Amino acid sequence: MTLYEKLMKNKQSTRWKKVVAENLDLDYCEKFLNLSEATALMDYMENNVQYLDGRLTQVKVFGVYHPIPRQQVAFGDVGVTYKFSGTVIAAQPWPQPVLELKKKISSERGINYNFVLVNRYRNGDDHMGEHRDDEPELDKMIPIASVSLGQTRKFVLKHGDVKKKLRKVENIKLDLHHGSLLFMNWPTNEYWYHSIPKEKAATKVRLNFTFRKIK
Ligand SMILES: O=C(O)CCC(=O)C(=O)O
Repeated sequence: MTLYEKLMKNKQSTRWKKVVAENLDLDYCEKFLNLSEATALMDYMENNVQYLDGRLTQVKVFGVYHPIPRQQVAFGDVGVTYKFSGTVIAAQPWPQPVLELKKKISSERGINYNFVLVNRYRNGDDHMGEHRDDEPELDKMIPIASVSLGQTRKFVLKHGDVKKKLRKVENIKLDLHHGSLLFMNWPTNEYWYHSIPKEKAATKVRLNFTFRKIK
């Protein structure tokens, strides 16, 4: 390896923070997109994208439909759908800037993601409850890649044994910043629940993209 290659490898590895705990494995890069790239993508999304409406804004919990406390839309390859919480979301065609983002992430890990779910949190009242992305159509060995834009929000991971009140395990908390990328690696999603809790102090819009590989 030449000195230049060593320096580049080192630069690359210092951009990434590894977070590990029992059966949890995350890779976080705070500035995956630089400020102008992140802001341009946010502006594009805010000015061009329409979020889903009607029945598709509801999820089924214990047999009852509830409105989701945020906005959603999905993009992906032709014909790909994603089924969760009693809802089937069909991918709309990739907008060019989202396709560019997908390519940038895909080249980071050599994974050809075929679907992205976009969540829009209007302010700190919008949130996402504790859940695992454990749907059977997801290839669980392939990490979910999560890009955040706009308002920084706290991402909280809770071990399944804590949810079941079996034992104490410390929660893991991460601030997800504008332009950041988080990889949730196997087996995190099998053992840990994640959420974006309400945050009073958060007043601005946040967008989150979770790139997935649907079988
Ligand atoms: O908004 C986030 O960072 C979390 C999104 C999420 O948990 C999901 O799409 O399953």
